[in-house]
This record gives sequence, structure tokens and C-alpha cells, in this order.
Amino acid sequence: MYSYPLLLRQITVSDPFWKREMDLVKESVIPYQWEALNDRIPDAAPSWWMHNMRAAARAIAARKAGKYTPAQKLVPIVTELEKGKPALSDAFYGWAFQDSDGYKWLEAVSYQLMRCPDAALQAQAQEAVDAICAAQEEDGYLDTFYTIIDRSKAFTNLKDHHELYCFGHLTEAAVAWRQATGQDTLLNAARRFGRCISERFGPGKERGCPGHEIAEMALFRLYEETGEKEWLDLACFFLDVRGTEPSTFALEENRRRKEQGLPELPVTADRYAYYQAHRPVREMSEAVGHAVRQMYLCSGMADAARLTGDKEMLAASKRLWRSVTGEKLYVTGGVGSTHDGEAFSRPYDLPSDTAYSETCAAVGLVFWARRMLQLEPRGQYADVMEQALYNTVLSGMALDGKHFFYVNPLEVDPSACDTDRRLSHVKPERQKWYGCACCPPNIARLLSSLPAYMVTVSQDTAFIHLYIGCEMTVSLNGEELKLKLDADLARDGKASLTVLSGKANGKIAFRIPAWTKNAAIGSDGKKKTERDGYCILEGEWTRGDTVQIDFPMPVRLLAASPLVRETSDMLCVARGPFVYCAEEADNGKPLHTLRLIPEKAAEARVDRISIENRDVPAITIPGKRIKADPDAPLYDDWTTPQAYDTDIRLIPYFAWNNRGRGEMRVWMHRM
Ligand code: FUB
Ligand code: ZN
Repeated sequence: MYSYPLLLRQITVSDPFWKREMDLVKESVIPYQWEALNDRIPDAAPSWWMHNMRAAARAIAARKAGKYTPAQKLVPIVTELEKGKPALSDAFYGWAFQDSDGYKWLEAVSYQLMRCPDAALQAQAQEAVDAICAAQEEDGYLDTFYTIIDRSKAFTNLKDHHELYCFGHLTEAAVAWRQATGQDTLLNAARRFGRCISERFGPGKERGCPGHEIAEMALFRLYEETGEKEWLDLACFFLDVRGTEPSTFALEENRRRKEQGLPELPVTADRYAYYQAHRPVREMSEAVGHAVRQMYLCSGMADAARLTGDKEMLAASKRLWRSVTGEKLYVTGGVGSTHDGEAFSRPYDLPSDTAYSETCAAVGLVFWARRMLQLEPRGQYADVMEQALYNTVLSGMALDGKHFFYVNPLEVDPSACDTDRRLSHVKPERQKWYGCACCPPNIARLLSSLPAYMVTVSQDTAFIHLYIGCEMTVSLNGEELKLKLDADLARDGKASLTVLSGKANGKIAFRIPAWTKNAAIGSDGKKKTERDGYCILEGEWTRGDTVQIDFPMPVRLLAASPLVRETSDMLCVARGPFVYCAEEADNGKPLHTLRLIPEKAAEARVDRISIENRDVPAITIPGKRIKADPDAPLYDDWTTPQAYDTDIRLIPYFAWNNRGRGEMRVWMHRM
């Protein structure tokens, strides 16, 4: 029995911590990103989003008038504008997938409009919708890169040129925009582009699949929104083609090689692990290649398993889940540990300082986890969803909502970042924008749609996956209940659920977080059972019924599996869903001389610290610091290191680097 997220309008977040995040997105992030998309942020990497949309509309008009000159050459990333010259008005700028940034922004706006109507914001977003529609070609094609540069080459490089990825993001935005405004304009644009794609690709037509996944999950969403089966079929086709031989990516490459007079390559699939196209998806068991791609693929596979009942797809999704969470997941909920290809590395390879852990990959992990929960409510999916959300997703954005991390390391020494090219991907400070700005609007759309991850409902059960304070309307066996969840995990693990109104017979299932022991969940007169990490209360629910929840939330010291070489004999500190880190601002440097003492964990003190006017839970734990004498020889006979007592001050990982540059580390050696 599958479960479904509530509509965004059915939940209002009241949780002090998360409401603030969602409000920040509405009040700061979205306006800031609109400026970025229009290239109006001083000293920031340019976005080119609006520029490319308008240039595409002009290219279409010029072609109609017979005046199109493909002088619109591909302008490299170091652009004219960056060099202080104005943009060439008709050229395409940036990466081939630049269109997707604005689509994600529009999706975030749509969710915010569902939270709270806002005519001015809607009018601004309408400007974006109009620009998108004006950039759509008569046959439905919508990708500014090829429209501007050379339309005849469209769909010839699915592997790298992201048309299907842009289509996916357009579709996600279009569905959200329709749900928010009731308007079909953008949805029709997505449908027309979808038909342009399905006229070319599909059973009995050309074989092909996205080089960067997301079209799959977007198509499933379009199908669920419209009931139009053609989108389900196209999504399944893309999943079925992926990784089969002859490899469609190899065939594409060979066509290009032929044009260049180069010998053809074998058409086997095994070369395409980076794209998760190395074997058929139903045979996959290890997460490989580009991490964001893998997360989006897994999300699409889970959708397919739910919507088609495909058992092999479900089994493969579960094997991949085990691979990621059992061998390749950072304690901060990040995935994709290597800079080389922004990718998954070998099992247990989880370095802290060279970590990639792209923000988008953590966002994708949240997408996937929710979909696994819909398939089968198991606490482990929600545990990981929460781990990613409270740590890496949030660390992707500064507390001011105007600076962003793409890469989320677990250990940073700014002076090393400045000088060591092996760390060129690690920024010691969040940036205003990125030439490749996939992450900032991805955070915005996820945080704006947070309610979709908190609760799912089946015919007779409401599953509370995340303890985020809210009011919600759920339906159990066709009868409505209005519920209030009081919770604030940024303070403590005490929560309660109250029935505000309605009457229904059914079950409410409460996830028992993996981070707590001796959880207490109680309510009078309900039958209580426990299954797969959920405490299930069953009975007749009426106004005034209350469930008291107590999740003890002590300060914990975590150790990684001994198979993780990088963190051998190290510990990190966590409390509830938050992973903590030490910062230079509180502890001086170097941080690697700090030592945690396991026996002292019970003496840890929890208090609050104000960072950027934000009240953040902090921890102080008695520890040691090794004396480091710069005059001592580099090597000497071993003696017990001299250490002195010190308090180690820790803040939640998500809040690091909001007080200027400085060292940071999550994992610390033990004494
Ligand atoms: O390729 C599109 C996006 O840009 C990916 O998801 C990110 O990893 C970045 O490469
Ligand atoms: Zn990203």
C-alpha cells in the first residue's frame, strides 16, 4: 500500500527553525536569485538566464524573418561581460544547461505562492514564464542553447548537452506553477516540448535517454498531474533504454567521430558509468558516477516502481539504497565524495578535506528518500532524508540566504584551499553565485516544498516522517482530521500531536528516529504497535486527542565503520538530527590538535549561540588540545603527547562559515 505526500496547501509549517528557513527563502533567497538570473548582482558570477531566454526569442524571430546568422557562437565561460565588455546580444552564454537555473527558481516561487499568495512575486514570476514561452520554438522545442547556436544539431548529444535535463526542470516548474496559479500556460509549454521529444524518441522510434537524469521523475510527475499516459510511457522508455546495448551514447559519439573522420568506438555500455548508463537499470547494485545524476535516476526508478508495480525496479532501488547508505554516505548526509567527475567513489572512500558532497546531490538524496518512503514506510529512509536535510542541504546556504556552497567538505583549512590545487574545488567561503549555479535554486525549491517531505498518507495511515512543527489536514479512510504537530528539534526532542478537529478511524505512524534511544510515544486508548522504525497508534481519533512524544536527545559521539580509512579512530559529535563541527572562530587553530575524550561526552553542555542574529544550538564538551611546538623536530622518538585541558566548542555543521573565513572540522581525533 503506497503513501502520498500531502498537497502543500494541506500543511502549514510553524516549527520555529524550519519556518524561519522557509521565510528566508521567500524573503531573501528568491528575490536575490531573481537578481542573479538577471545578472544584477555586483561582483558575482553571471547567470545569463534572462539573457539566453531573450536571445533565443530573437533567434527564433530572426529565423522566421530569414535573417538568422549562426554567428551566435558558443561563448566560453570566461565571458566578455566578465572582462568588462557588454554581452554580445545574440550569443549564448554559460553552460548548456543554464536554462534549468531559472526553472528551479520558478518552481521555488510556485511553492511559496502555495504557502502564501503574493501578487507582486507572482507578477515577477510571470515575467519569467513569458520569457520562457517566447523562447519556445513552433514545434515545441525549448532549449536556448541549440535555438541560439544551431537548431539543426538539437538532440544529437543527449549524453552531454542536457536538453532532456532542461525539459525535466521545465516540467517540474510547470507542474508547480499550475498547482500554484491554476494557469496552464507553462504546463502547455512543457507538454509541447514533451511531444517534440516523444515524436523523436520512444518505442519504434529513435533510441535515446537523458545524459543527466531528471526527465524521468519529471515525466512521472507530469503523468500524475495530468493523467496523460504518454508521459509515463516516455519516462519508462528512458529508463528501459539506459545502459542497454548498443549504447545510445556510444552511437551518438560515433556519429560525431565519423563527421570528424575518426575511427568508431565500440558500442558497449561499460564506458558510461559516469552517466549510470553502463548496464540496464534493473541490474544495478552499486551507486556510481556523477552523484546528482545517480540521485535523480534513483528517484525516477522509485517512481517507476510505484507507478508501474515493477518489482525488479524496486529491488534495484533497494540495492542502490544499500550501496549509498551502507558504504558511500557522509555523516552529514552528503554523497559523491570525489571531485573527479563530481562523483561517487569506491565504497568507504569518504575523505573529509577533499570531499565533494555537492549540495544538489544531498537535495537529490532527499527526493529519493521520500520516494522510497512512499513505496514502503521504513524509518531508515526518513533517517537519511533527515540527515541530508538538517546538515548538507542547509549548509549549502549561508544564514543570510545570499551566499552558497556547491561543495560541502567536512574539514577546511582556508590557507590550504588558497594554495593547494588538489583542493581547488573547495571554497572556504560561500559564494554569491556560480558560473554553474545548479545548487542555489535547488536549495530554494526543496526548502520551499518542505511539507512534501514531512508526512505521507495512505488509505488508513498518516506517516509522520519528520518532526517539523506544523498544522495539517489528513484523510484517514476517507474522513478528515486537522492535526497540530508541536515540535522543535533545534531545541529538544519533546513533541506532541493534537487533533484540532474532525473525527476518523485509522492509524497515525510516528517514526522513531535512529538518533534516539528510549523513545516514548504515548496516547490514551489507542492500540500501539511498532514496525519498521515506526510506532503506530490505531483507533478512533477525535478533537482533543493528544499524543505525547519524547525523544531523548543526548550529545552523542559517533564513529564511522572501521572500513572508512579517513576517519579511523576519530569521532564526531551529534545531537538529534544535527551533526556538529568545530570552527576556528570558537576554538582557535589548528583544529586538528583538538582531542575528544569519549568518557567526557556525558559532561557536554548544550546552550545557544547567536550567529548572524540567528539563535543556534551549540555544544561545549570538555576535551584536550595537544601542544604543538613549531620549534620541535619534525620527527622524534614517541612519547605520550603533552596535552592540556580545553573546552571544545561546537556548532551545527549547517551553520559553519557564517563568521568569516576560518578552519572547520567535523571529525576529530580521540584522546
Ligand atoms: O550538469 C548539471 C548540473 O551541473 C549537475 O547536476 C551538477 O553536478 C553540475 O555539474
Ligand atoms: Zn549543484
